[in-house]
Amino acid sequence: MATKDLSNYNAELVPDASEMIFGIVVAEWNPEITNALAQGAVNTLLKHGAKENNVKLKYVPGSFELPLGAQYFAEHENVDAIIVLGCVIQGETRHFDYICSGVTQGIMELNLKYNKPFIFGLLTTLNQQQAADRAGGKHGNKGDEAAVTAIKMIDLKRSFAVR
Ligand code: DLZ
Repeated sequence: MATKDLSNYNAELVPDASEMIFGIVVAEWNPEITNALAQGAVNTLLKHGAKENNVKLKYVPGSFELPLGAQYFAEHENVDAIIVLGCVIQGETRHFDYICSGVTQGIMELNLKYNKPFIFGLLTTLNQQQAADRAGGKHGNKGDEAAVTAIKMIDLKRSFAVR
């Protein structure tokens, strides 16, 4: 079965992001991949109307630090959603499993703790090629997908707001 194209979505179904504020946390491990994810996310947010000043980027050393970096955003910045971007490539040890499960659990908990969208833009791949394929390569860019998800989740939350 073909892998989904992460950059292929129906733009007409994406709400206007001009009144939305985003935090993006980027892991510095595998920088050629994570910088491509960040570029994709930023471009997609701007394409849907986000103002440059309302897209705030911060960096953490590795993917394991993504949940805490995201929590700092929630506590110290006025943002509507936080996107975390990282890339964990499987090595010879079990490090991969521990990092992936730590980030997954951490991000899920933040969503519920802060009642705010924390978007999971973590590539978990067997090798560098699989990561490149999903960071602007033949399977699109997971940063694009994360950006669209952030916009849609903010819009969903606002749809429940008492007017
Ligand atoms: C240590 C480590 C390893 C082996 N692999 C990755 C990786 O593929 N991707 C990634 O983002 N980070 C990796 N790290 C670093 C950890 O995420 C973390 O920064 C360190 O364990 C320090 O807490």
